[in-house]
Amino acid sequence: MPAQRVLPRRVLAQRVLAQRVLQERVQMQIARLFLVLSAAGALSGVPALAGTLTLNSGRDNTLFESTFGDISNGAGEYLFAGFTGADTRRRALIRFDFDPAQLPDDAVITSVTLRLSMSRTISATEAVSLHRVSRSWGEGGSDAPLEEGGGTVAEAGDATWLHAFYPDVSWSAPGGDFDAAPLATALVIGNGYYDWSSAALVGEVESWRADPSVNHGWMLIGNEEQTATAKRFDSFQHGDPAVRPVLIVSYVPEPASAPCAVIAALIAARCARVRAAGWPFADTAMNPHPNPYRHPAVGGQERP
Ligand SMILES: [Ca+2]
Repeated sequence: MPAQRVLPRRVLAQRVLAQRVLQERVQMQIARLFLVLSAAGALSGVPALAGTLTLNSGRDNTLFESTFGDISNGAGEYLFAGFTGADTRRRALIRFDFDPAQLPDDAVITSVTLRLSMSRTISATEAVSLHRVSRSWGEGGSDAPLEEGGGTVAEAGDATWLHAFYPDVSWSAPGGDFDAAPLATALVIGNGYYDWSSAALVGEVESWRADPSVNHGWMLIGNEEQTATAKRFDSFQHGDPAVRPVLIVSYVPEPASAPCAVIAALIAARCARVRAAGWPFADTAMNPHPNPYRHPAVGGQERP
């Protein structure tokens, strides 16, 4: 077997210089990429590649306080929350359809906003709070007449004051099963759009991402301390899509993922070119200097 030939130092020096040029180009391109990403973020005022998911489908209903729990409005155009003029309570239920696949895997949720249209009221400014519902409930075919404030006879599967699913499945307590601590509160005045937004709502959607089965929606509870505080909101069944409930989920990519993925791809491509050009050199008899920067031809120290 013939002996392997050691590359002349002149050839090695040329290779080393070529690799240095390539490396400098890589470093310059990375620096330029960081500058572009930084400038884009600074000019726009928002992180690059931010996104918004808008949910506009689901189910809703109203619990009408009643002795027999046989009143509902599952298919009606309106929801109610607060005390009526007759001193009976109304509580609205709302649940959005959500699939974790609707968000990118690396999405970090930055805000969650529930937007409702309020279309009729007998009161001035009232606080309306959003509470997590702790069990599943139904939306049947009941459809109250006129302004819908009195509800109508519940149909199978409707939620009522006493039932999660009329007539067979009851709440553990009249008025529904919900967490006492509010997730968000809005002051509702006259007709118009109102938003509920908070860190707790971000936590809600994050919990749905982790386990969609825990999404039982929310309950809107108005002022139940005084008479005639009720507010009427437009439901998923309203004839005008523009006033139906909407959930707005804003997110950004996981901080390290988007820009670093671009940078990593760039580095990988450049490194592939560098390797194709022969660096790092193999530590063989043909080349006893695996680190080209230590080669005496370019000013390094000779290996012993
Ligand atoms: Ca409904």
